[in-house]
Amino acid sequence: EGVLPQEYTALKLKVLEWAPKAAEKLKGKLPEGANVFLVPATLRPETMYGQTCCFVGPSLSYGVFKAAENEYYVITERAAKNMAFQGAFAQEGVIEKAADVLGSDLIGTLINAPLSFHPQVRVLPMDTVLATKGTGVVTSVPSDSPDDFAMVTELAKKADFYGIKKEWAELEVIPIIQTPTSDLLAPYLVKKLKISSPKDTKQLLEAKELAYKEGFYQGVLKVGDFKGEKVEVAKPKVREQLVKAGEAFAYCE
Ligand code: A2H
Repeated sequence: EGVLPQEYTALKLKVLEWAPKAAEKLKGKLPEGANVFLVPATLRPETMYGQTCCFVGPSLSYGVFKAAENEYYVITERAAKNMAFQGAFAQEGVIEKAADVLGSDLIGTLINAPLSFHPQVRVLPMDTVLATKGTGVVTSVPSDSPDDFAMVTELAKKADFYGIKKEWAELEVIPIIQTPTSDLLAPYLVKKLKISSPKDTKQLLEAKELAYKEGFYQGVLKVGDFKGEKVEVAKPKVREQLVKAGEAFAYCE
């Protein structure tokens, strides 16, 4: 953690269908026809083609915050406060919470994932999501994030235990970035470092560092409008494209 502010890309994943528990909690609390988004913060916007699900911490508290007329974001209160002072909401510094919801209530919610080969993905649980970082929502890209790959593998293996449908965690992992080592760097590293569950914290940290360095400095995009371009070059371009499309915005902390 450096002293410089981290600049994330906040992505807007539109809710298409609420999980039953979330629907129950939100009943009568949102205007008719309101657009609600889960808003993960990512450092790797160029990997968004590979989203297969979106993680929340099952025991974390989230709010449904009003961002603009008819537009609401599901994020932590902490993130809402930051966003309110970064011009992400209609009124500078004004926080309006429409409802409270627990991470576990959101599991199974169907959302739209901008840019992804899988346009419709599910909200799934991840115990290691921190309440103190980003928005408390993490979009999952198992092709390029070892944490994400380890978690979706675990969820598919123990779907019943996690109370999810197995197929929600089994969306195809499509190669997004070519590096000298692999075009599926995260699965490759997870296997190489013999990571067998999300609890293998030490190896996951090593995998994460290796994946980040190799992906960022030696990666080339295999898909999308910037196919063939180096990750370093394509990253700001993909981000800009998402922002222009109204599907993302800058978020700092
Ligand atoms: B990244 P940093 Cl493909 N708790 O996005 C745990 N992890 C969180 C989080 C939270 N509250 N908020 C964000 N993150 C994750 C993509 C990605 C990410 C790829 C590869 C590596 C990677 C898809 N998941 O991060 O501590 C988010 O996952 C590796 C560091 O602020 C976000 O970017 O540096 C990253 O961690 C932010 O971590």
